[in-house]
Amino acid sequence: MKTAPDRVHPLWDEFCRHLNSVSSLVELSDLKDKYLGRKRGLISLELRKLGALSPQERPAAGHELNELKKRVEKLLSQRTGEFKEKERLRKLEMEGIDVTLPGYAFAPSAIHPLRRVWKEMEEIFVRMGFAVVSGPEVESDYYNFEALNIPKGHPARDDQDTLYLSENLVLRTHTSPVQIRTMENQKPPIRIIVPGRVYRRDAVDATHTPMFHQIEGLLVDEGISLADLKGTLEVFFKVLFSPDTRVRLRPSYFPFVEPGAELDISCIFCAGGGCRVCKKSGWIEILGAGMVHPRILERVGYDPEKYTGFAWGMGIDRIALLKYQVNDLRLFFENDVRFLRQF
Ligand code: 2U9
Repeated sequence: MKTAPDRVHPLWDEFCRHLNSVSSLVELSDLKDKYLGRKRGLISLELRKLGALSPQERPAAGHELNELKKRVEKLLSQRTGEFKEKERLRKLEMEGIDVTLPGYAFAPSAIHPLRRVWKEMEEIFVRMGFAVVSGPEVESDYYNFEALNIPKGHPARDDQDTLYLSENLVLRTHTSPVQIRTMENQKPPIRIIVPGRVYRRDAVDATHTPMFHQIEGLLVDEGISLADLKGTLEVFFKVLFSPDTRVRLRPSYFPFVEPGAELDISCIFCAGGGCRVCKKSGWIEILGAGMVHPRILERVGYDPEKYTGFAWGMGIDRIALLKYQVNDLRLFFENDVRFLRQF
């Protein structure tokens, strides 16, 4: 908006001319300084001169100057607003979003197959009444071995090829230390599963990785028997694979259970008829289990005469291999999206 000159004070015409030639906020600010600046502003200087006038002249001159100052301030603020609005519109135009442009293509993500199987297994046990517990991956020698009836010099310590962090600290070789900690802190009945990462000093090949995943389970109460173990795991595998999956126990040895057993499931590919996966036996070895060793119960303060319990341990990775018919564990860890996006 251009401003028409007025006849208030001689400075008013001059100010209006200046204002009309201003083309930016910076120039406007300079103009403000020039007229209203406290020390050297033209209007401020005029105001200071009032003191030299006679008392008769002073009121009219003062009124005229105040009037001029008010008008200048008003016009300056009006013009500032105009410039700011112009600037805002200019920016909006520059930053404007063209809604007709094609968007970015997002590759849909997928849940990692190991995580998928982990969750699926966890959910089945949760529906059967088990609580999910977790614990540290760096463990003391005591919790990883000693409390589990694996004393120093026991062959199981060599078998497991442990990754030692120091003389007394290891990367846990199984999730079993979590069961010990839980029993130390809670009285029976105990009904827990412990899924998690475990570590062994293995060379990498199609069936071994130095880090893998387990789901272990523990149930302790009065009157628990091997039949409860078999029934629980039978239901679990029927839900995980198919309702006609059968299970069988074979005697085995683990230092933390007595008696110990290995559990096989009827082959999920040939239903027991015999195929390449089950090596024509009709059965697939799937986990280790048994009745919790009475010495372990005693050590955590449970009376083994009153309480018995069963425990098992199985590899999540191995189950995932079977479930998705993958023949090399390494595929799960290479993060090749061409493999992973199939799940
Ligand atoms: C406590 C008492 C007993 C857990 C058990 C196994 C047998 C077993 C392996 C299967 C494949 C580990 O992933 S794997 O290599 N596990 O064979 N685990 S009994 O027994 C326990 C655990 C904790 C307090």
